[in-house]
Amino acid sequence: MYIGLGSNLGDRAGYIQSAVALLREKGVSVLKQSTIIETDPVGGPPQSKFLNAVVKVETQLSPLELLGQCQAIEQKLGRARTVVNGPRTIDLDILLYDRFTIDTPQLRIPHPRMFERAFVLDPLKEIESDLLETFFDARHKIR
Ligand code: PH2
Ligand code: MG
Ligand code: MG
Repeated sequence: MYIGLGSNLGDRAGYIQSAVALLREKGVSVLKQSTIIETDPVGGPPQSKFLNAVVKVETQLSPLELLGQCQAIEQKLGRARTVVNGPRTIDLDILLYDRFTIDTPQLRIPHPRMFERAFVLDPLKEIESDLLETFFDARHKIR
């Protein structure tokens, strides 16, 4: 399982590190953490640059339980949901959960926009170079 983290408000690196620490407290083992990279905002209103990272995790939580914990961490770290794709202290997105695909109004896995977003793909490639090749090979064969 992989979780993407992003922040563009306040102590951005601090929020990312706190979110990782909180994941660990909530029954999520963090197996690998990418470098934190600075990225230009994609979509949403004009806003300041993000810091982004990806972590590889393992957990007994179900996808919906994991979503609940991610949202609890966002709340705890002061996330206010005002503007869609707007500035945030912290955003945690479940990118992949084993080989599950989930498509509900609440949760979609794989994250529907992850393959278009360099701020997700670059850190993911860094920690799991083989993984994306598997995906892109599969896509290539489908065409
Ligand atoms: N997250 C978004 C929208 N745009 N841009 C960058 N660079 N990084 C993000 O994490 C990000 C974004 C929606 O969650
Ligand atoms: Mg997001
Ligand atoms: Mg999100």
